[in-house]
Amino acid sequence: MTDRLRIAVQKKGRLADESFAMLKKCGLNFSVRGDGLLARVKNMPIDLLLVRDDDIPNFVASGACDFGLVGENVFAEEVLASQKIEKDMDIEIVRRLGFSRCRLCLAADEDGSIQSPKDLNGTKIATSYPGVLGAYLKDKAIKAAIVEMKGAVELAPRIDIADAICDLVSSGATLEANGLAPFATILESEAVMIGSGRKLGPNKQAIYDRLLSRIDGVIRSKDSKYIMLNAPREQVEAITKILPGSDAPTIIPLSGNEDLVALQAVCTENVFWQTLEDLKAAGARAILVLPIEKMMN
Ligand code: PRT
Ligand code: ZN
Repeated sequence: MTDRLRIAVQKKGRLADESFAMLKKCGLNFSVRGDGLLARVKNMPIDLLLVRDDDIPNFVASGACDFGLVGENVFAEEVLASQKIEKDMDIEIVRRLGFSRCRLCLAADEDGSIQSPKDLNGTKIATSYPGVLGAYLKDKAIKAAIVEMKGAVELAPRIDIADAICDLVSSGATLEANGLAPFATILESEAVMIGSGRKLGPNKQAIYDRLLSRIDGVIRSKDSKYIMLNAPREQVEAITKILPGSDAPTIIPLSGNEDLVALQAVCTENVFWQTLEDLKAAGARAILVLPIEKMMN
């Protein structure tokens, strides 16, 4: 086996661009071209295996790849499907990555008789997620038939294949265009990094540790901002409380002004316009919000 860490990534699709962007932010230098199955990272001993997202959990479980970036929906489906046939997959979520967010929802005709999960008894539900849906129905003791479809699930009620559907929803436009309305969310999903319980050799482990610490830095710096402002000295405590996800700001005296200080802080949560308005109302002036490119603790 090679000592290069191998990561499975979706080749093309909704996850691909953001997965590549995240790895590039981690400093990995690679290019994805044409029909290649493998992208070699030039500046680190890492290879990217470029595949369909549905294959990623299996590649990680089988050891063909050390890690994978995939939608939590696909991860959950593969794990639950493997339990059903009693071939448990030894894979786990290592990190939540915060992109490609969507919800796996139950939906039915906007003005039909199915308006809540309990109305599903005795119905047929079309889905590409029979594992996740089956586990949900079992948990809620709902007796319904699952009709498995690989795509175009939203068309099932219209062509009388099913009474309801269970599908991914992002903006909700697809459901709306098909006269369907969601009535329950059965899974909140985002891109995740998955790994297996297998032990890595020392070389791979060292590359992995380095990569993971960079991924953590990228995740943390994504919503983080650096805030600089001036404030009356007596308002520092009140202002610090308003700053989202910041505990110990730096306070710097301003020359020639005893009453004013400059305050600088890293905010680890989103800074909204509302936050700035609240800061201003508390006496802050000259407020600057700067992006943070990288972070490492
Ligand atoms: O070819 P390959 O098998 O690799 O890709 P794929 O076609 O199976 O998957 P792809 O690229 O469509 O999606 C990859 C992953 O993106 C999914 O597994 C989810 O984790 C995530 N994701 C995020 C979504 C959506 N948002 C999404 N909206 N995947 C699919 N959709 C579809 C949904 O199925 C429905 O048809 O978009 C439609 C709904 O979108 P809205 O915005 O109209 O609600
Ligand atoms: Zn797929």
